[in-house]
Amino acid sequence: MGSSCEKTCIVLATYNEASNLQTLLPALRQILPDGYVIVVDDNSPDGTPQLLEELARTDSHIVPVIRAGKQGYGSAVLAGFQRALEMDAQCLVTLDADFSHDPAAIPSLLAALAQADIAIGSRYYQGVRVLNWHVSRLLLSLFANRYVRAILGIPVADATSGYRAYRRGAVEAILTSRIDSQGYSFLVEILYRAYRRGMRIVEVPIIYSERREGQSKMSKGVIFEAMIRPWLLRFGRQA
Ligand SMILES: Nc1nc2c(ncn2[C@@H]2O[C@H](COP(=O)(O)OP(=O)(O)OP(=O)(O)O)[C@@H](O)[C@H]2O)c(=O)[nH]1
Ligand SMILES: [Mg+2]
Repeated sequence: MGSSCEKTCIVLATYNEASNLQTLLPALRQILPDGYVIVVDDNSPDGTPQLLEELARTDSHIVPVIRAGKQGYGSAVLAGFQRALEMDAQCLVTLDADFSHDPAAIPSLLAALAQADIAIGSRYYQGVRVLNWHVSRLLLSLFANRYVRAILGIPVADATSGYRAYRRGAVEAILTSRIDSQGYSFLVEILYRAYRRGMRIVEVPIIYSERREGQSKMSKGVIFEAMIRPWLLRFGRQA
C-alpha cells in the first residue's frame, strides 16, 4: 500500500446512518482488512447502536463508541480520535458515513502520508469533482473555501473536506489545544491548528458524491458559524 502505518483506525461519526452503515462497514473492512473502524454514534434513533453492537460481537475490528445523545459532528470526531490514540493507531482516517466519500480512496490517502502529516481527500484540487450537488450547494462550498483561504491562508483548495488521513503526531498536535468549532468550521479549525504547528498537508484528488441515504445536517447555524469562525481563529488564541 506504500504507507508506513502499522495500525490504522478509521473514525466514522454517525447520526442516523444505519442504512448506509450496512454496506459501508463491509466495504471498509474489505479495503483495510487489518484496520479498525471506530464508529462514534450519538445514540441514533434509527437503530445504529444495536446494529453496531451486533456487528462488533463477531468482528473485533469494529469498535462502537455510543454516546448518550446528539453532540455534533466535531465532538464525535474528537471522541473517535481519542479512542484511536488509546488503541495505538499510527494513522487515522476520517470519512462521512453517507457514501459521499468513496472508501476506495483510502489506500491513496494513506500512501500520501509517506510525505505528509495530513492528507486531504480534496474535491477542489486541480479541478472540481462533485457529483449530484445542487449548484447552490456547490457554490456555497467553493465560496467557503475561498473565504477560509483568504482569512487563514491555509494553502489548500479544500479545507472543509471531512475525508482525511492523519499521522498520529498530527492528531496529537491537534488535541493539545481546545477545539471550539462544530460543523464545517471544526474541519477548518483542526486543519488550521495543525498548519500553525508546522504539519505538512497534502491534497489527494477525490470525487465527492451527494449522500446516498438519509438526511443532511446542514443548517443555518452551521453556515453562520462558518462565516464567523475563521475570524475568531485568526484573531483569537493561537495555541
Ligand atoms: N455522532 C454524530 N455524527 C454526526 C452528527 N452530525 C453529523 N454526523 C455525521 O457526520 C457525517 C457528516 O454529516 P452529514 O450530515 O453527511 O453532513 P454533510 O456531508 O455536510 O451533509 P450531507 O449533504 O447531507 O451529506 C455523517 O456521517 C453524519 O452521520 C452528530 O451530531 N453526531
Ligand atoms: Mg455528508
